[in-house]
Amino acid sequence: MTTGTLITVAPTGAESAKAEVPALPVTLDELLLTAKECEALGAAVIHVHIRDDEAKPTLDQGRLRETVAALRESTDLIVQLSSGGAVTDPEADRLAVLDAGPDMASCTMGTLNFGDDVFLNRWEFIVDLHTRMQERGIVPEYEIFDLGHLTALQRLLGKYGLPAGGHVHVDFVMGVPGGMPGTTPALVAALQALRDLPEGTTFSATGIGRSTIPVMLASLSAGGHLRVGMEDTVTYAKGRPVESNMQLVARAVGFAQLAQRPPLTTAEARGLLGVPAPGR
Ligand code: KMH
Ligand code: ZN
Repeated sequence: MTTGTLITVAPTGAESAKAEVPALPVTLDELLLTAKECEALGAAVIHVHIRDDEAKPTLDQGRLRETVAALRESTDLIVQLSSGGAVTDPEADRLAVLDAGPDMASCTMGTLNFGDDVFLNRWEFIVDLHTRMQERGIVPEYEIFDLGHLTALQRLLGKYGLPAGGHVHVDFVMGVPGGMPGTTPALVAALQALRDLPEGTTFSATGIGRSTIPVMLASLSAGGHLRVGMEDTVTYAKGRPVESNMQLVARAVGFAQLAQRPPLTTAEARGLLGVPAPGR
């Protein structure tokens, strides 16, 4: 059944430098302003990477807790912390992200080349993330960068059971150099493989760089949801840098409305994903 559209904003990421992308939100104040404005436009989930005083990616526990608390205080967004961090982050720090008590956390389903780097996600690390999230009632978003990651997810759920909340939601991150391309045929292939996952599994998709628009249109047409933000693209159109995350969310909302699948409210998104209401 086709529903409204879940819109996730991924405003910062770990890859772009503030010096090169001045509009990137890197301070807590910048993140909060972005979060509030994106929520007002129609985003329901925020996928969060944080930065230190030098605007470098960090998984500092104090900052993560402060960020979760501040986002909860000023918005009703579902707070999803990245457990992926930066490619240089050690596994222990990535697991410790869960200690900050987010509503959701990402869980990447396999290792891949990531441009010139390697994004390491060993099987045992994935199992650790999944089971710790089950124990703490944190809802995972399984990040799928390549088709084999879906096979790994099927194996994970078969061996260790459903995630907290009982609902499976995956996010296709397409167009990373080293992962699946950001194309409609690749999304169609991924959707074939998705059939082997539990009934009712939902998906969102995001295309890196110039694949943003084709992936967004393909996902909407296939009944999927959307992730957009400056983590994934810093160019709005050829020769036009992104001015703000709000510009990207507004475009996604426009496309969703054209598809007659308007943005889900935060309450509807909680219902879809199995995330408890705030304060529960
Ligand atoms: N920054 C990438 C290495 C996630 O947030 O879980 C990993 C990433 C995925 O962004
Ligand atoms: Zn991320």
